[in-house]
Amino acid sequence: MKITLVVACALVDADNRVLVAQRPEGKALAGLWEFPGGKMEPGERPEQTLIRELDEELGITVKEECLAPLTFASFGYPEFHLLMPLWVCRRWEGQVIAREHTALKWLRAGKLRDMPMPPADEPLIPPLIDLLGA
Ligand code: 9L3
Ligand code: MG
Repeated sequence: MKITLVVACALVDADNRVLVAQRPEGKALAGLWEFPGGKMEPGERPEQTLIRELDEELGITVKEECLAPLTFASFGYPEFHLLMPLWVCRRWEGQVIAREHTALKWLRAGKLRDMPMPPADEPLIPPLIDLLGA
């Protein structure tokens, strides 16, 4: 079974709200709301992948010391098995904009349960509620 390593990030704003981003039409899992991130490329450490993905997808600059590892997800899709660690980030430079996603939402952690998410992302919600409150 092929294993794909994807990294994801919960951006948390000053009101303890978390960013979720809607996957665009034409990509896998289109229309579902995810924690932003993407696949590791050869030679990258996971934190470097996340810094690159957050720049590409959201136009923000994150420093490695602002990335706190929280938990990870594991999910078997038909084509591959996804391993996806989640980091939490409360500090970044720049304005968050949707460069690749259809839409963005900032939600309290308890409200994430109301969003249709990829199956790999759903188990990441309880640890976020533990950290941030509902
Ligand atoms: N994926 C699932 N949840 C996420 C992310 C960032 C990615 N929070 C899945 C969707 C794709 C694969 O991982 O099947 C690669 O992601 P991308 O490169 O299409 O963003
Ligand atoms: Mg992505």
